[in-house]
Amino acid sequence: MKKIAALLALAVLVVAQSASAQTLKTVKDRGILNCGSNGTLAGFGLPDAQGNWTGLDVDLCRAIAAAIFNDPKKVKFVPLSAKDRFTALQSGEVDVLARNTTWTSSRDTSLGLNFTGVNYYDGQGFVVRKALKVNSALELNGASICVQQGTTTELNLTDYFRSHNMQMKSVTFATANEAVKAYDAGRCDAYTSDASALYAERLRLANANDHIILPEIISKEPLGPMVRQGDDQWFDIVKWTLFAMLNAEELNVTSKNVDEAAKSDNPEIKRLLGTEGNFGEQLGLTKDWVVRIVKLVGNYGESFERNVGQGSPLKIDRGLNRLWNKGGIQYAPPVR
Ligand SMILES: N[C@@H](CCC(=O)N[C@@H](CS)C(=O)NCC(=O)O)C(=O)O
Repeated sequence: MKKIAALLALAVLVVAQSASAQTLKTVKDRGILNCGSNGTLAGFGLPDAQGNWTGLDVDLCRAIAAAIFNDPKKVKFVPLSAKDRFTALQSGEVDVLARNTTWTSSRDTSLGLNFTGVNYYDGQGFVVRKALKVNSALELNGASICVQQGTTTELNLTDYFRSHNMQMKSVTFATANEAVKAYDAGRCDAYTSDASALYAERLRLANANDHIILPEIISKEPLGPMVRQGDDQWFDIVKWTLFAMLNAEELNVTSKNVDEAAKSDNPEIKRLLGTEGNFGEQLGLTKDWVVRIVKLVGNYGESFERNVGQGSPLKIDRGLNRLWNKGGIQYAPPVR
């Protein structure tokens, strides 16, 4: 009797697992990961003239591909506008959405999608012409402000002015390109977006030095990848890919030293790099899944510095995105 019950339980588990294990299988069968990206945002998602994509979000997709295929190039990047990004994930056009998307309650609950973590803690800011002689967002009463549609940016803008009893005229555009161009052409007094994007977009202005970013950060914009609800294995894979990159940084495992590190006696490193335990297999991957990610893409800090930090034209300070033990709030649960 006990045996039958155990067998039944196993059967239920197998059925439940196979019912929910579709995305990994689909991706493996297809031989390539479809990644929903920003196609115009330096530092996060942008192809160069040769079609080579770079960015912090791009690296996350490359890391997933490295973990699955041992090849970070097995990714098709699908550029998505702010408006179309969720539909593309819902419809299955992409397997994962990694496109500077703010984690909010309604997006997490009402779209049939789930956020898997935060790969960049951001906040909303403003850029203005120095000639306007404004030093604070609180001096923007009556200003016209260029902003992109379909973003949390648009909503926060209204809230901010309302809560400070200030007037403004928002001028909205379907793409950031159009909004930035309009601001540059003098159609608005200010342009607003996620602060990280302001650094990237300021570089596109005709005379970047004629503009300043105002000190106020008016919102919380935790940016992270999303997957469809209903596939827990895939949810875990995307979630733990980011955690793997963060844990690698915390344990000083880099793309340069990962082979050496794989010989380490440190139990945390052994678990992370799969020389002890079967943590990769538990995700449906291989023992060396983190070795692949770190060797082929890098740890979180390497990716940050190369794409948005000191090794990039943006030169954004790590700020909140420092690890928890270095004064930031980036924190990954342990592999064990
Ligand atoms: N994080 C915000 C804003 C995301 C967003 O789409 N930002 C714009 C302004 S920087 C952008 O990336 N636009 C790029 C484009 O439209 O090509 C959100 O999730 O709604």
